[in-house]
Amino acid sequence: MPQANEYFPTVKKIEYEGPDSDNPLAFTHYDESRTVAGKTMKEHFRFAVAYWHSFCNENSDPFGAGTRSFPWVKSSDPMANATYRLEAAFEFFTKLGVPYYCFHDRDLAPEGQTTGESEKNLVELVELAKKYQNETGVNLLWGTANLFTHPRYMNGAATNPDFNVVCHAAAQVKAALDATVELGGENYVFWGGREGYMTLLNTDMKRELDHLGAFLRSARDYGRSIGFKGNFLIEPKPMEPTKHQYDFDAATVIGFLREQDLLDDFKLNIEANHATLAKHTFAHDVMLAAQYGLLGSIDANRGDNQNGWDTDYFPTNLYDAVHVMMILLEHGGIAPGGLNFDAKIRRNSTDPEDLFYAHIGGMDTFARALLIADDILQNSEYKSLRNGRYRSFDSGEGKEFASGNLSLEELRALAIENGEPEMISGKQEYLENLVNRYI
Ligand code: XLS
Ligand code: NI
Ligand code: NI
Repeated sequence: MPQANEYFPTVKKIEYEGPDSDNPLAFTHYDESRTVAGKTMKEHFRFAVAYWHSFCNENSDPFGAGTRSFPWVKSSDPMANATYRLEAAFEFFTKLGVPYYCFHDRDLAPEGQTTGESEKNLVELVELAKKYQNETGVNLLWGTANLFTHPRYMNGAATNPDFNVVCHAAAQVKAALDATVELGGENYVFWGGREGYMTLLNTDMKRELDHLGAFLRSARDYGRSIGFKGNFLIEPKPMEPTKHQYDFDAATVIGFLREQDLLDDFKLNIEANHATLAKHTFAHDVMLAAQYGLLGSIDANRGDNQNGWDTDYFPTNLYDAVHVMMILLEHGGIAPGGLNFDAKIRRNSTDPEDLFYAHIGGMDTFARALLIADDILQNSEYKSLRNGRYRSFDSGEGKEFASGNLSLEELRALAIENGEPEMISGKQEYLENLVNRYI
């Protein structure tokens, strides 16, 4: 794409150079056209860059101002800066070679003085984004609305006790859906921002959850009415920014979707760091969503074992990635979702190249994990060991029980007939060693 301005002049297109390369600006394992288990790596991962962390987040923290310099912020006009930012973002996407990106409405275009002005700003930036998408072939994995930054959302958006705030949230979601459809976005995400509570003393939980259900149904209906065919996704998270987030974890969200009759249109976007905040593993929430046929997409990042918040590190933990790739391979992959790097470089990573190193590291980690996971599934006894544990349900009375055909009295009679069960090892350490042997 012809560059009017270049924002990452020290970096050329990132190429695959193989595992022996010591070039930090090359892939050692992510080879987009390499076929593994019937699909190319590009098709397996559908990697996406998170616009907010990569291009909007200056890395300030409660103790100090931002440390990143943004060469795309060069005007006193926020709309002009938004266009430079978009130009920089597409330079980054194409140099990195990712097929997708994700954004919040407010990442792309600044909020205006009125709802109408905010809508107009977004429409303008969407037009430009469409042009860049057409020129580069980079597409939108998902869009979403930022319903948590503006002070009006301090008590939540769809679950706010003030109806007028709910209406403002709806206006934003409408515009974000319009933007997503206009850009051919493949999914639309609801992360629960401040949908939750700080204290139950001022909160009617059931009422708020019912409002959330009504809000999501109206968003679903609007989306379908303008031709959105993709999945709506809810992204579970147990806490932060509120003390208790309603979309606590995958299991909670699945129950909520069933209660609110939303299962036909909604799936889950599982974020690694949110699963660990809920005291699960990343694999746990991915597996739960996948087994219920509700795995929509993944926010690939990593938490920190020593502290309890959403640190959003880039994913470099090979062991965790292997387990998740085993689950994805067994459940038919992640499409039409993808792996979005909802991750940020650290406050002291201040070189322009750092954003590349971070993404290259994440992509190579998952590429390696894919190769290892495929090897384990194809060539080891992993699957037969796991499935074998359930063999007593594969036939005979066990099968009858699983099909709901045995009463409690019949089960009791079988207990007497069969006598004390033998001890069958779960072979945990054996399996842990098996996985390590393939890594
Ligand atoms: C915050 C969430 C957010 C969503 C998009 O913790 O991860 O970044 O992915 O709103
Ligand atoms: Ni998060
Ligand atoms: Ni996320």
